[in-house]
Amino acid sequence: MLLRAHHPEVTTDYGSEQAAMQAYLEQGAARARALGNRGPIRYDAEGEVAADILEAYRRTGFYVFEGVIGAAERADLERDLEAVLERAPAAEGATVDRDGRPALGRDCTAPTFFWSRPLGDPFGGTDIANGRHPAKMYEPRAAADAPDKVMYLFLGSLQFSDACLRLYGHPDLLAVAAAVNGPDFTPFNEGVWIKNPGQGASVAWHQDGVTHWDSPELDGGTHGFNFMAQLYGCTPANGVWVVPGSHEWGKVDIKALVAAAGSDRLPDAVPMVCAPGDVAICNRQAVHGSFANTSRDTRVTINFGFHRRRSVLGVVAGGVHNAVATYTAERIHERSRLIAYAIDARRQRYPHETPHAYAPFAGAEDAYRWSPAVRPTLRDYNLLDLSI
Ligand SMILES: O=C(O)CCC(=O)C(=O)O
Repeated sequence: MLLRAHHPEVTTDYGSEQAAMQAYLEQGAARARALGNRGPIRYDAEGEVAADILEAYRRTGFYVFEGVIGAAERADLERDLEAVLERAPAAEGATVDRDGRPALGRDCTAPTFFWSRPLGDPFGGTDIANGRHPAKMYEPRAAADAPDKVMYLFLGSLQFSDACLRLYGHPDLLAVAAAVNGPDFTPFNEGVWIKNPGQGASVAWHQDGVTHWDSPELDGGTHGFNFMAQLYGCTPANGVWVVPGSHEWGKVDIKALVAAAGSDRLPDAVPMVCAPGDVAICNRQAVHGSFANTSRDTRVTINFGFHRRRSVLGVVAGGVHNAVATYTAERIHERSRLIAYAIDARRQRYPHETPHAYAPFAGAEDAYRWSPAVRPTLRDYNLLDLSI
């Protein structure tokens, strides 16, 4: 097994920062518990997502939905992700897997697998991704026998995993997407973060959005959100942290925040702590990031984001997840077929659930029946991601 929830043999720590980091993790967890933004997905008498959930999400910029993915579905996801790891390139740039077979993604044009030095910060203080990660994170020292590079992220995940596709069509999560972004919500992108203990890279503090910051119409929801589904759960040590409320601050001077803090430990940030099967929703405008994973616990996050249609329709954007382009109605429709296929794939596997009725494809469901024959048509689907 390449995937394991716990690695008791790991002994890495934050070196000179260890004591300060330990205190910070505990204090952050206590601040998070006080926020009142976690619990199961609930509905009101009219079948709408409960108003207090939406209020807490809009107030803090995130919410932890508890118990969304049951044990059987998690086992499906784990099996699929194990298979992806087995077939992933053996090293950065390799075209074969660890057994010398043609690697997954070798025929993809879109960038698929991402690598970092173990416990490194590949983005902080660089111009990568439009320079949206302005401050470097502390990089702890990895074990002497750690590999030179570790894979920490793959994108376009729906083309590689039926289980990820079925999760993408989860009716409760899509109900939340419709409640937050409107019933005609659109996709953003999908990926899987794998942060192995003693190796997992940090993601420097950032806000995701790159467009619209100067728009008079900017509000706390302009750049959409990501769902972050947890296979094994996540802790203060290996999870994503958020500065509560920062999605409402417009473009934040993150470099100044870090300078004022005197370290990468932003004083108001809190961790999104999850049990296995919990799914966090995280506003893309919120200041967020994650520390190098020196803990003994693996974090596997199945990420998928959604936008308001008016935030992407007719917009010229790209450059981070996809090439710069105008997001026409045709492109949005073509990219949204993944939602239609996901809903059908889920309906076949979980016939007792009521599928989400995705408004933009109402009446066209028969044209989007999922079967293994459709899978090859998904290759490189993420070239049409809708990054803003
Ligand atoms: O999972 C992580 O560590 C970072 C995720 C993130 O920053 C994002 O999805 O925008």
